[in-house]
Amino acid sequence: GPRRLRVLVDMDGVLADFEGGFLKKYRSRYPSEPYIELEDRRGFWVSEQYENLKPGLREKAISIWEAKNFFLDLDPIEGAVEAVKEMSKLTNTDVFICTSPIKRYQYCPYEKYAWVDKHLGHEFLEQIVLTRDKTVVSADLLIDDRPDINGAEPNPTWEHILFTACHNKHLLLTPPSRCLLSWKDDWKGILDSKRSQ
Ligand code: UMP
Repeated sequence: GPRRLRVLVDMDGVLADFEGGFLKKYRSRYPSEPYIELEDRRGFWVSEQYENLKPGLREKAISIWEAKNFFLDLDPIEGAVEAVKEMSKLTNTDVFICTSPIKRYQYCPYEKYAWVDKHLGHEFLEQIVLTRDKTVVSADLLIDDRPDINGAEPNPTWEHILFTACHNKHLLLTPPSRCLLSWKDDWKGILDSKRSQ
């Protein structure tokens, strides 16, 4: 049969609203500490920007996503659930959810599975790839909000499509890099451009 297209879709910042969930729980747990509005976020690492804001806030930030129910309670990014379900139903298309768990493993890996079960359905549990190194996973596309995706493989098979997030929207991407502004953007067109290669 025809060659199938394989798409990796990141979870935090692409399917699940990590930044929004973080800010809400951080402000609730540390009401007298300073915080960073989503509009003012810069850089992938929340922990670094908080530490720069005030020494000691790195540990307070980390305590938020290390807590029970942080990852499970994240709201879906607007349009993400519908888009991924639609993508997975396209002919000759395999969709995998490719996500890096934090190393404090008490809750995060379990909750990532539970989140996928809750929002995408039991059948999507077959599609989860948990890895701290996405460069060793082979695919045609990786849709991810992290600008710098590096690892053991210097030449990953996938093309990285930068998914716009509060922390990366001011970056200028170097051609021929491509991005998706949101799930309302033309993700099908990007998939089709890889099929016809
Ligand atoms: N993360 C941190 N520190 C931060 C921000 C995020 O450890 O300041 C974690 C949350 C996710 C992981 O588990 O990093 C990012 O995973 P990917 O989106 O790259 O899959």
